Formats: sequence, C-alpha cells, structure tokens
Amino acid sequence: MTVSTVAGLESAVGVLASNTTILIQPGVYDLTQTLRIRGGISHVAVRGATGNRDDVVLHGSGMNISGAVDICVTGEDATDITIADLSIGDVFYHPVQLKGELGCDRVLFHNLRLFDAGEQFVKGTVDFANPNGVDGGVVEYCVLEYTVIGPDSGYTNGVDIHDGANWVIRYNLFRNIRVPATAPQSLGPAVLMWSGSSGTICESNTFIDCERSIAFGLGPQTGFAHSHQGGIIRNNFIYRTETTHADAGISVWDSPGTEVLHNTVIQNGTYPNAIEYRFPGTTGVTIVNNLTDGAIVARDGASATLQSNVTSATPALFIDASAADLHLRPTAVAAIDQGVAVTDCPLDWDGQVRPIGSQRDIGADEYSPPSGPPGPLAFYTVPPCRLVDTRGPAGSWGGPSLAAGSARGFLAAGRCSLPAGVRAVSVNATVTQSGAAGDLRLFAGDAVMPVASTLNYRPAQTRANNAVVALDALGSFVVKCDQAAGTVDVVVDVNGYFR
Ligand SMILES: [Ca+2]
Ligand SMILES: [Ca+2]
Repeated sequence: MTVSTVAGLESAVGVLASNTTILIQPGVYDLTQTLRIRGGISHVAVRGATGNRDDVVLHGSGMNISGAVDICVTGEDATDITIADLSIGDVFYHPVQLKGELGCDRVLFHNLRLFDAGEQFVKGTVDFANPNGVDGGVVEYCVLEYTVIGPDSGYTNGVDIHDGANWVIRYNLFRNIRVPATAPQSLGPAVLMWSGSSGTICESNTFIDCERSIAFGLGPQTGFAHSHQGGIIRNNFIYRTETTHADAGISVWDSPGTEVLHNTVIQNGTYPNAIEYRFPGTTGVTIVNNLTDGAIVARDGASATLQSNVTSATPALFIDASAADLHLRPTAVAAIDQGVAVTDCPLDWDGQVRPIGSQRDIGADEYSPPSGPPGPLAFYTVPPCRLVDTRGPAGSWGGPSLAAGSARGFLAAGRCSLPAGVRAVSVNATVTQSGAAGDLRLFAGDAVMPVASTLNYRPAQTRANNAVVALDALGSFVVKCDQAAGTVDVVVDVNGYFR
C-alpha cells in the first residue's frame, strides 16, 4: 500500500499485515505517534517510494525535548522487517527500537539516514532476566549521524544491540557520534554489540569523528558468559580529528575469538591507542594486517595473536586523509603488498578481491593501479545463476516485491561467479504477478536513467526478456518499476558478464 500523509502512514502501520509493504511518498512526516510494527506479523517492509532516502523524512518530537513521539519506529512481536529508503530523526530517544523481549528478529536497515537521536540510533533491547535479544539484523548502506553533536546527557550510540546474534553492519557511514564536552556521560561507541551478543560482522564502514567507533563487548557483564563472542571487524575506515572524549577506534572488551582484520584507523594523535583488547575473557583474538597511527594494546589480562600490523601510518599514505578517504596512494610502500595471507577477509573496502599485486596490502584498501581509459570489454559466460528474486524472503537480493514507481539497487559483483571489476552483465529478466501494466528499466546506479525500458508487461502477466545491463563502479545496478499501482515481482538470472 502507498501512503502520502502522516495519518495515512500511522494508520497503515497500525493495520500492517504479514507479507505487505508500505510505500511512503516523498515528504516530511511529523509523526504524532510511534510507528509500532507488531501483532505477530512477518515479512513486512516500510520504504520510501522513490529509492532516495532524502525524499522521505520521518520526524519525532525533537532531539532535546520529550514529547508525543520519543521513539519513531519500534519492532515488537514481528520478524523479517525491512526499513529502507528514507530518513528518520529528531527524536528524544531512538529513531528505531527493536524489542527482543517481545520476539523481534531479523530486521534489515537499508539505505537509511538516521540523524539527531537523543539516545541510541538503533537500539536492540532485551529482558535481562530472560535474555533473548534481536538476532540476524542487517544495517547496510546507511548514514547514522549527528548534524552537529549529540545530546547534553551524552547517553548515545549508533547501533547498540543487547544479546544479538549474527548481525551484519556493512557499507555504512557513521559521522559525529560524539557528545558535548560537558556531558556527564561519554565514549558511547558508534557500533556497540554487547550483553551476550555474538558473531557480529562489522565491515567496510566509514567512521568520521566518532568518540569510539567499534566495540565488540564492553567488559564482563553479570549474567552473560561474555559481553560478546566471535565475529569479525574488517575493512573499516576510521578517521578522527576530534579531541574531546577521544578513545580507541576499535575495542574488543570481553569478546573471545574475535578477528580484527585489515582496518585503517587514523586518529591523528587524539588518543594513543588505535585498537584495544581488554579483560581476561578476551582470548583467541587475532589482529592482522591493520594500518593505524596509534598503538595496538592489551589491557587487563587480554590475549591475542598480532601479525603484520603497521602502527606508524601518516596522512601521506592516503589519497585524502583529511576528507577520510583512506585509499592508499601508489607511493604507500609501507602498506602495499606488505600483508600476510588471511582467510576471513577475501575483499577490501571497495569490494575488490585481495590480493592485487604480489601480496595483500595492509589496511582496509587494496591498492589497484589506475586502469587508464577503458579498452574494449571482453565477454565471459557463467553458469546460469539466479541473482535476484523478489518473491523470496526479504533481503538484499530477495523480497519485497517492487512497488509501483519505486527503484531498487542490487549488487551483482561478488555474486553468481561475477568478479570484482565487472562492468556489465548479460541477464534474463522476468516479471511476474504484476499488479498493473508497466515496464522495468535496468541500468547502472551511477548513470542517468534511460528512457528505453528493458521489459514491458500487462497486468498479471509473466514475461521475460534478455538484456545486457551496465553496472556502476561498485558492480551494482538499479531496477526502476514504472507502473501505476500495485507491485511486481522480478527475477534476474545471470548468464555472462563483460569486463
Ligand atoms: Ca597488493
Ligand atoms: Ca581498493
């Protein structure tokens, strides 16, 4: 269903049924009540209608004043929730709270801007007497930021999850997760996974001017064997010049078995340590191929295996450090081809396959020499492979169905035997279960939307067509659905690629 008013949105969420998407038309929505996703439902989505997160903005009652709406969206007794393509902020507590104590699991946050939260931006709660937190969350392609600075209380984090298993936090920008110098509380990590959380993957994010960027565990906690266990912190860019409340970029505090691989942490002397592992419960940790301008330090009886880290990085190694572009320059000989082989980090920050050249590079970027003007592309076949099927469970390559007028991006590189650097894909695109007559346009995400359609269809028709679809620099493409109303399902099978 499509909504275009605050009342329409609040009413639609109130009656939301399983397997339903709410599409929100462009506009600013000053909420009058919390949008509660609940009622034992599953496979539901709340999305901006255009695919541009800046077109749809949900406001609470204000970051600094408690009011009618202190939490914008809650996930309660509901699972397999998608929240995508919009902005949420200006709220006294949380843009989004997920209630593990009520049975919430598996929430996808995609292409959101979350801003100006009086407390945590994404909060996953739990009943500490009977812990069963929110599992299987994904936060991807989002911006979480304070426009200027956080609340006077200082009580904030970006993503803060109690007792969550197997979260994935990737390709996000965390900016200005910091609080005033006078705040009574401070040092809230931008990513904080704790209270019995496990198996988190935190990868290929960028952190700019955050007090602490990533914390797996926050020290021993009563009632939990460990604050966090396992998981991987890899390929993150962390950059800070802010001197107030400075702390370590990466903290592994009571988190056994965690891997810290190929991160670039540049804090410009604002705090002596780039990476800290701490407390006796932190055992079996591996810290490999990280590039920092600060120390990597054990505290309070923690143990780890360190290999091939460089802790003497200078801004001269990077393309534009002051703008937090921590890609390596060709002259960065201290990092390029100086790493050791490591299993659990096959790609770099850009999604490029490691190694390029003779060995892996230290840090989050694998340096790739400029390719020069593109030459003629070569065509390669791959075994037919299903890349996208919106009839499937909600996810990056699955549901929900495409809504009328919407556009959605899909990453192709790295899937279906498609290598990094792929420039175009040969596909068979199928539409089915169309709610109205329409057409699809498939195109590179960084290109101007083409006039010509890839596939035209009538209502309730199943129809297929072959196409060659160009990809953007990250190896992704966009599907734009042109139809008057309803939804359509899309299946994209790959049979070859150009590179
Ligand atoms: Ca290399
Ligand atoms: Ca690279």
